[in-house]
Amino acid sequence: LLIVTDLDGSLLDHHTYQWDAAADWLARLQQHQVPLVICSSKTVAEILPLQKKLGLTRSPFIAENGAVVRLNDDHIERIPDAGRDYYSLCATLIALQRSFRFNGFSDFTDREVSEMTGLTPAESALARQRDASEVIVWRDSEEKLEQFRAALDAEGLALTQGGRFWHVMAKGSGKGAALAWLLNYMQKLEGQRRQTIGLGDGPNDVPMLDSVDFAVVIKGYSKFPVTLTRQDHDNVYHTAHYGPQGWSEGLDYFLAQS
Ligand code: 2M8
Ligand code: MG
Repeated sequence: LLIVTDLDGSLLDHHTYQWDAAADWLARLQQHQVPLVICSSKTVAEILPLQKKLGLTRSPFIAENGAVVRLNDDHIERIPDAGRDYYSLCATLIALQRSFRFNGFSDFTDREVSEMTGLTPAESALARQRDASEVIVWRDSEEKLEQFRAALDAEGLALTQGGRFWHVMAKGSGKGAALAWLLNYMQKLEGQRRQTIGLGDGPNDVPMLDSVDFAVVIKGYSKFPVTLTRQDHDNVYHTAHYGPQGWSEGLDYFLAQS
């Protein structure tokens, strides 16, 4: 068994970034040595200290919505062609700012990011240390957003939606592709494929939730629907609670009997 989890709005509370309500399950998973793979929009710089606090030190993780996969303490992998380095990504976005009104994390200060997210300025600095994806605030019309999507597509880029922001990254990357890559890697190492339970609350989690064996859709705040394409509804559970409370509710649903 392997648990794959989103952070913001899932294991972590959308507003406070705390996980108290999930602490019992975290301890239980640890006790049974069930790996917990973080699969988040957050950066490597954000996830490393969080992983320590959560007691998950040597687990592999997926950062920046799948643009980065980290296997262990000293090994970062990028899925071939999935990552676009941050510098060239920002250069493309600066060119597009002539036609569309939006701002990226590279335009903001740590303090501004802190005001928008509720992270501390120090945590915001870590959120701004991006390797292969940019976080943006859209300031133009809905109609222009569709044109923006097409313009990104022409540049080999794609748009996805997290709890608060839009995220731009290379086309073909995303949480689903990154997880498939990681599971393949682990299967080669371990000789068998683990059963997977995935938990997430946002539209950016859909490709991950579609690809796991059992999916927990956590009640969230995104104004965009989290609509899975899979048809095996018995393997999908929608929680009544938000954040870490919903996270525990989902694991109760799939694992309580075992
Ligand atoms: C951003 O990610 C969240 C994920 O759902 C969002 O789009 O709302 C990222 O910038 C991440 O790095 C940051 O930690 C988070 C803070 O809320 O916002
Ligand atoms: Mg989320």
